[in-house]
Amino acid sequence: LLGPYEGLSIIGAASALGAPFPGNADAPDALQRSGLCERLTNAGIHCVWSETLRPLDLPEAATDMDARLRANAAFAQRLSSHLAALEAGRFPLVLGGDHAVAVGTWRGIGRRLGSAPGLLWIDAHLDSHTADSTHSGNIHGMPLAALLGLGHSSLTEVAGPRFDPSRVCIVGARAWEPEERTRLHQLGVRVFDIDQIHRRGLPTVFCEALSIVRGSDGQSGFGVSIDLDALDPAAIPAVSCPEPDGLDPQALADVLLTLRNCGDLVGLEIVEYRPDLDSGGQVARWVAELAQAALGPGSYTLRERERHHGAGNYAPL
Ligand code: 6HN
Ligand code: MN
Ligand code: MN
Ligand code: MN
Repeated sequence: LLGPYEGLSIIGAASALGAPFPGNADAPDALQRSGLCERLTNAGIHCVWSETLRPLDLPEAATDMDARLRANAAFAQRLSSHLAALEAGRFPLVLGGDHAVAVGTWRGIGRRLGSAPGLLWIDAHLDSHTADSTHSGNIHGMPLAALLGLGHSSLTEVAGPRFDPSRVCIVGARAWEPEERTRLHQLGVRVFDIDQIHRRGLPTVFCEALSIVRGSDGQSGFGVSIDLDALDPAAIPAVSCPEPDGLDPQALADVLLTLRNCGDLVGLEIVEYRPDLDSGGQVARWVAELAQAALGPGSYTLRERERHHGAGNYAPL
């Protein structure tokens, strides 16, 4: 089930059940209204908005940890099933929602493939808490641990394969609690933190991270999960948990261009957008820019649309 795919299917994951603020739930609708799909279509990518999944039970009642874990897991389970059933020729772009939706995205993509792909996790945080180690109680601090098989059973049992720590990398980290750093170290997950990126440069680090998540055969696929809080909040303020000293959005877009050369990219996820903090829409424009950088035109992942020559077909951004 590797590319080239016939086209891109956008799946909205409109959940803020894992975050401390409700704003992430409106992100898919805001991105749809901003013309994301039309813009990708104009860039030569076959793009359809597949569906936006919404939590069935509203979070008001879910105050205790157990209820919140169950609500997040139920949403992730539905998302996993949606991805597992996605038509073979479609490449999935999942738009969160807070990052807890990633449990559903990646388990579902693993079901679709028949095994877990490698996973590149671009984030200011490590998202590797369990219900026992969390300081904040927020479930969006737990999805990577859950994908690796650690944490509360409701999350670890979302349908799909367990991810292999030797094929998972984090890029951009700069804010964590000691328990999650220790956990990742014990598992052998490589963390490329912001100091290392400052020292070695993002292109060098990104290239090394890619070689780890792609594995040696280039056949088992890899996915990319972008938490927008990896980016510097001066440019990208509209996220749930901004952390200073982040990546420059243009620098990230530039390295994402590399993905166009990879025929084994199996999914892309962009999460944590808060439209309530983006009145000018500049963060929505960056979301489109990052997706377009990763996916084309000219990408091995997606078959290019027929283009008719003439300036009218090249819509301005
Ligand atoms: N995210 N480590 C912090 C916590 O609350 O556990 C921050 C988590 C942020 C999660 O942004 O996806
Ligand atoms: Mn995250
Ligand atoms: Mn984060
Ligand atoms: Mn703390």
